[in-house]
Amino acid sequence: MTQKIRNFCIIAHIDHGKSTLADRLIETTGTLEKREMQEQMLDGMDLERERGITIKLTPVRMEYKAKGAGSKEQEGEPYILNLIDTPGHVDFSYEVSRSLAAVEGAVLLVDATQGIQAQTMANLTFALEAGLTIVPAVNKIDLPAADVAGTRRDIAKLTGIPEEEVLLVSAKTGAGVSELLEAIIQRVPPPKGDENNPFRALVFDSFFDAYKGVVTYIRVVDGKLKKNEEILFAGENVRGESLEIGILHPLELSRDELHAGEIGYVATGLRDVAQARVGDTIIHFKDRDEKADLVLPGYTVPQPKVFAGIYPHSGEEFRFLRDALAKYRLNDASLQYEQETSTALGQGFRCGFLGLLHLSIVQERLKREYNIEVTVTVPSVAYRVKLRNGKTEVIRTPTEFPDPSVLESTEEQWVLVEIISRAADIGGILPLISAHAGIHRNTEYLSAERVLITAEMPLREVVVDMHDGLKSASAGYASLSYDVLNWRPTDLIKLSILVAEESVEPLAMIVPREQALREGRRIVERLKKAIPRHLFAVPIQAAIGGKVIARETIPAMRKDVTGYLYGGDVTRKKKLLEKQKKGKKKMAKVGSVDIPPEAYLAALGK
Ligand SMILES: Nc1nc2c(ncn2[C@@H]2O[C@H](COP(=O)(O)OP(=O)(O)OP(=O)(O)O)[C@@H](O)[C@H]2O)c(=O)[nH]1
Ligand SMILES: [Mg+2]
Repeated sequence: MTQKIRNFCIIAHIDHGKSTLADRLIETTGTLEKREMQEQMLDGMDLERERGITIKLTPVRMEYKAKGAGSKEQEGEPYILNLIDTPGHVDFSYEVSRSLAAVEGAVLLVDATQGIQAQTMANLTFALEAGLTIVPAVNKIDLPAADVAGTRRDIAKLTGIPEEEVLLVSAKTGAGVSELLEAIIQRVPPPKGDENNPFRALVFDSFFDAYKGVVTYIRVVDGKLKKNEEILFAGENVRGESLEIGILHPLELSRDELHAGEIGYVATGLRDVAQARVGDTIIHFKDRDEKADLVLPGYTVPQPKVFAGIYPHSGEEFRFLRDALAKYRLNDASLQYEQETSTALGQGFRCGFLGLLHLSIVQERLKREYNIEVTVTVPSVAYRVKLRNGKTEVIRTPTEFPDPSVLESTEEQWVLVEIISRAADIGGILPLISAHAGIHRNTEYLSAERVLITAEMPLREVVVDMHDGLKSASAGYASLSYDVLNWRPTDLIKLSILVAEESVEPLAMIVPREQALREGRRIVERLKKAIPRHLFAVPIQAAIGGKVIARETIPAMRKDVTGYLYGGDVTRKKKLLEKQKKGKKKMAKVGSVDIPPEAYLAALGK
């Protein structure tokens, strides 16, 4: 049975056409009719469609009769193809690594107008480490700007796969897609599992459904699972039932059984989201005594890179936020959080994210999927402080920054950055590296036009805006990836922000002393624009310890907002005042000053 299954994912740098290729595969295999489809079909979330990026992994099962281009034996044989579309943005790389563990092959796609990019290399490395068979393909060959031959040569060099085996496709026109399907069948090995062994399956994704409870996406490794069987999450030791099982087509399509090698879903009926963990192994409850032998390796959850506090707009919403975060995390295990209390914002959570895009997606999904608007404090990377008493601590928010009287020294994390760019852009990129406190290490020519630049940089500089700088320095052609190196000493200080003489903790930042003045000025100027006028003048100050280093003042408001209505229409005036009141409720009050949530974001951007 497993002989006729092929499990693979599509990996690539962001925007190289993975989801569009998935569309063509779904179409070519007749999984869905053209009229049932829309562009980037697997980007099911509104947010994905609006931003044009994939955020979540998405599996889809297809059936396909092989043409047998490679061998007569395969001709006309029906195959089950399980495809997983993955995100390309580095902030969602945990989705990629989880997908890799559920399949035997990876289609490595490279946009012929962009060539090999940083995440092409990073994802290829992950796929090779996972022991997958790589099926490389050049995409967007329909575009006039495509360098098909050059890209093909570069991929061959990178993967060690002969040039003629690197496929050429257009995910837009469908050219080469049938050949790609044949190559997947020929080259990707069938899954190894045995249907006669005890059942075990890897949980590679999950979400909460109001009716079905916890629903998990699984890759069956051995044995088979039927509907209405007693199951056990082996790692967490939690009992459940396979209330509904099925395949993803890409929508859930219920089935009576799932066999070794297959990918599908199980609705468990579990209500407690903390009990279902991505990376856990599901087995039959009756096999619980053999649990130790059956458990699969699971995943290493990536370390968060950026930290920020998330607070509800009002204290009453805290419970909802707590519940929402628990459910949200089921679907995004890369989010980490713990409860914290702030004097200005009340009860909330300190969260760890994989990057700033991840942070913004979490904030947006909480709003859309759970109807909760949150205030996010200024994001920060982790720092290490050495105290006078000899202790060393890792701090993740400015609130934790120790008082100067007990502080011995401070350190920050450095990373090794790899930038891939056109040779012509080196002149713009090297100064960018020094402007971000980086040290250029090496420039290696991958081909005549393409270079790999390596540099050491503080993590803080990389996460904040190195990506944007790189895009403008290279007209969008350069990309970067990074790995953590070590901790290095930096003279860091806590920059406090005072509004109307009161310190606003969520706006505090940890910055190198030499940048304090510049940052301080920048923030007070931004806040001046973002905080509405009040009936009195509001001073905004940036300070280190007790010393003010930058200051702006918001002048007092001159007239009532309803003034322009000339008193005439009373109901209208009332309405306006009502509206104004509502608007106010959402703001955090600092002393007598209202700070709108946008102000926190304004302080953030460079
Ligand atoms: N001309 C042309 N455009 C393509 C082709 N493949 C994809 N595109 C376009 O490239 C853009 C990005 O395509 P996606 O399929 O969303 O790329 P992706 O790799 O899934 O992106 P992420 O999932 O966010 O990493 C879209 O505007 C597609 O229409 C192709 O073969 N030819
Ligand atoms: Mg995509």
